[in-house]
Amino acid sequence: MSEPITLRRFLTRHAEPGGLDPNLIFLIEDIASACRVIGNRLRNAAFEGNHGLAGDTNVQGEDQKKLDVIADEVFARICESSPRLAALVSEEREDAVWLKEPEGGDYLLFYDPLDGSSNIDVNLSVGSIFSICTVGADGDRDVLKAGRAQMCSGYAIYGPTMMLVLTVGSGVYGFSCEYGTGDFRLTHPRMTIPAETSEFAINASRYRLWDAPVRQYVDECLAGATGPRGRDFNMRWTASMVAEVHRILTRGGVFLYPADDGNRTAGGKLRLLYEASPMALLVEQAGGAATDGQTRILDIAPTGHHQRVPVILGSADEVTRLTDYHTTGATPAHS
Ligand code: FBP
Repeated sequence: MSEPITLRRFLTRHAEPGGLDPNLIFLIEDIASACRVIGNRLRNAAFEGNHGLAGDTNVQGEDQKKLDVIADEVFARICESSPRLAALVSEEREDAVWLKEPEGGDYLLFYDPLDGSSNIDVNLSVGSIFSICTVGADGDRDVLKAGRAQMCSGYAIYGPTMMLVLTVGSGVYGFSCEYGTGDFRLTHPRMTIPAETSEFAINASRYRLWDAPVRQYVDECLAGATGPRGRDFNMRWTASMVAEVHRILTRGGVFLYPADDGNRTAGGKLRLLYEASPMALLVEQAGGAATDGQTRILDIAPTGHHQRVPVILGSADEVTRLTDYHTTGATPAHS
């Protein structure tokens, strides 16, 4: 069996028929290096005293974990010298960090340095999420880019195997980090989400706070084979969006973090620019769908750096059903 190709070989040879802009390749490779370093810091956290809280809160008002701060610094330190990178937008920083006077075609990097960080101290899978857009032709300082403007998005998952999963607009590709060499090698080409699934993921402890469409959907799934869906459903919740999306890209499923009575004033739980949009691009590129219950996530016009949105993504049939429940309130026929 031939050796799985490396990330560099994939980016330079296979990613795009006309070839990717070399500066985009450099940036993606810098992101991969940052994730490799973050993976090692996670593995050595107990030895380096990096479990627990950093003692500060971030712009979201959340208590920062020590590793949230470390991961953010690693991303910035490794990527800031990437050619044509004009600005960084991080979950952990209030404002965009401009690295140069922007010119049309420069890159903007949006990132959640450590997603699912409530799982770190209990040794469950966490991840890093990233998204790349370009500066407008007139070199403006506008970072409020709709998801459909993304050139590339992806995540690293720090699980039993450390992986990097990304799209540059022509399918989704998964690279496993080879233990010893640290090389990212293509082990999961053309990841695809089946349209039909019997697995849903939602934080069910918020049931009392949900709106009717979400309750109806979950009740029907829980009713199983004797209910209107006519089949049994399984449920998962890992409290790490990266782990949920990775499972869905691997075997299908639907993930929901809806707006509810507990987060409606904030607009939802998950952030548009560096959580919902990058994941929505991956899911769509793998044949799935992603909405906020009404609108395609990639079409939402951002209004703020840390804007939150409701998220429903995954297997197309289930996302369509849930969006129907939100928009028409109708219950489709038995299926
Ligand atoms: P951060 O860890 O980056 O703040 O991400 C938010 C997140 O942890 C998602 O990864 C996950 O899907 C969700 O929040 C878990 O929410 P809950 O605490 O309600 O289970």
